[in-house]
Amino acid sequence: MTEKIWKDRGEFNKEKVLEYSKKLGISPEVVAILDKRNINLDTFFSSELSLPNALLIKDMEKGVDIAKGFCDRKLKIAVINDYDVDGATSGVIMKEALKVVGGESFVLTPKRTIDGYGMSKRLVDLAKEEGAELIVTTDNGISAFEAISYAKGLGLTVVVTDHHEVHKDKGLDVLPEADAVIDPKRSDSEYPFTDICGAEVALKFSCVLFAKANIDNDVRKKFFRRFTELAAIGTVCDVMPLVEENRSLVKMGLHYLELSQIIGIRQLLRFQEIEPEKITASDIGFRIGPCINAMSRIYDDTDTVLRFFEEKDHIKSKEIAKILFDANEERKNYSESSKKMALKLYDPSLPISIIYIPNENPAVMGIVAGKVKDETGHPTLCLTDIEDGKIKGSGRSTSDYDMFERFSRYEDKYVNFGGHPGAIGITIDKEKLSEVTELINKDAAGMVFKKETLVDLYLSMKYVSDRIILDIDKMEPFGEGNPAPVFCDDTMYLEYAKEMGKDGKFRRLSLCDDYGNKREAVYFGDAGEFDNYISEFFGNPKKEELYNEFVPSHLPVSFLYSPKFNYWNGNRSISFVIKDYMVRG
Ligand SMILES: [Mn+2]
Repeated sequence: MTEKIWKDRGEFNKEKVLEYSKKLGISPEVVAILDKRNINLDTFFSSELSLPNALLIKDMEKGVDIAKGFCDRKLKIAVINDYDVDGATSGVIMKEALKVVGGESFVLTPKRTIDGYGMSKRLVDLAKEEGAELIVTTDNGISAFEAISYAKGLGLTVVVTDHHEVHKDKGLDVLPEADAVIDPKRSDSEYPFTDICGAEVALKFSCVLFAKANIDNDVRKKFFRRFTELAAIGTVCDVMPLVEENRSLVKMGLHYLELSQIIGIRQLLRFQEIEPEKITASDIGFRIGPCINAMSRIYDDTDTVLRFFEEKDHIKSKEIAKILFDANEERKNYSESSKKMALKLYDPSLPISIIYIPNENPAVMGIVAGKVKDETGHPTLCLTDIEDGKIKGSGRSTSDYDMFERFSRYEDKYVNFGGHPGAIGITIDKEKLSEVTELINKDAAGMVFKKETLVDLYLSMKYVSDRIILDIDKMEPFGEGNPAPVFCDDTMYLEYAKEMGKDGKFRRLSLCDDYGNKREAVYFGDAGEFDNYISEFFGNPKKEELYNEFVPSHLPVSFLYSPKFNYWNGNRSISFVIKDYMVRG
């Protein structure tokens, strides 16, 4: 078991909290949580979609002008996107936006197994064969130096739209040879918020393009609605922080998704048994996104994904949604068996887990690494065989280990490498595996990784009111950068436990404080681990007693929880969902 740590998010300013609580009509507890997270209280609850001026992104105007010129002259345009969700949504937005202003555009998507990530020479050749004279990239291109030079050599014009990090040399931006390079992460770009996804860059591009082409307001509105849905899906699936403009974009996108214009989405929601009017960012991130990604992961099929977003016919849409749904079920099976294998091979004595799993599907390594990391608390890289004695994998890191930077230190040992602090992709020669494992772990020697949970507010359960829960709801959409709040109660005692749910795999816990305030809570985590924990600290007889409903146990255990409404027979009551537990010393 990894050591667990509960860490307070920090201080809040009492006067400021009371002032804003009055001003916003939000309970002070919830305002305090936001203040501890350094959230801008003036804009957080605003319902307007406030987007900074898109023209502040360097080359935006130049790129749009180039594209509009090709549309006006009816020259063919290839949109080269990427195979993940952000790639797909950004590609659809770009292709359709160019069509609206009269362009002849089509999408080319890299094949995971042939092209790897992003634009390749093969795709440039394809674009040329199809008669394209302009290539517009979405969600990739900023590092496609070779393919872009190649395209330029063939006489093509290239406009890059991307959101990935810009390659640096001695601290200076190194850009590809394209005619316009639109990326908010360029150091000479003045756009104030850079954590936007590729689909959001494409959305901004389309807004500027529509304005330049004097597109009719009604048409603009219709497409803006559709593009907002797509960009919201891209934002959530690319794990952008749900703050600032991303928050308002996703909020609006979720609202539109309740009555989605994208028929495929409506069908997929049905297969996933998600009620459209209750759709959340986590539904998009954990249930819709994986279905879209599964098509390329399992079958390297991106055409079906494009059709999924574009098909207008209900029956065909339903068929496509079913294909995506099934692919995801298959992906789940793959990753479940790989995960079990990986956990068997996991070596707890090493700070960084580098796990080779023979002959698995390389496309699920990232998912598996993420699961192993969550379970063990250690940064994890999972690799499996590809061709020619090479192994390929993905890594997922914890917040205190910059995996990209640390692995970059030995870049000469790899065949292929890329990523960011939280995740990497890597290919190495199999024979180098033990050397790399040793180097990386030597470099990380002495680092201790603990399962750390951030506590938003210390608040005894007895102070949780209906109003607090209603105000927490107003903090939605939850996700990266804006997680659902976690409360800590360190005043209660554990009195009774009871099995609940199918096969008794969950727990109902009865708690009481020194003044006789009683609360009921539920625990949906690993009940076996919970029982072991209690026996370990208090002994087995005490654990047995805990399950005896006639003897209160009075065990000093603190809880992390989130309060929820429970609806039963038309009545609403407050229930407490336990996230974690710890014995008070
Ligand atoms: Mn992206």
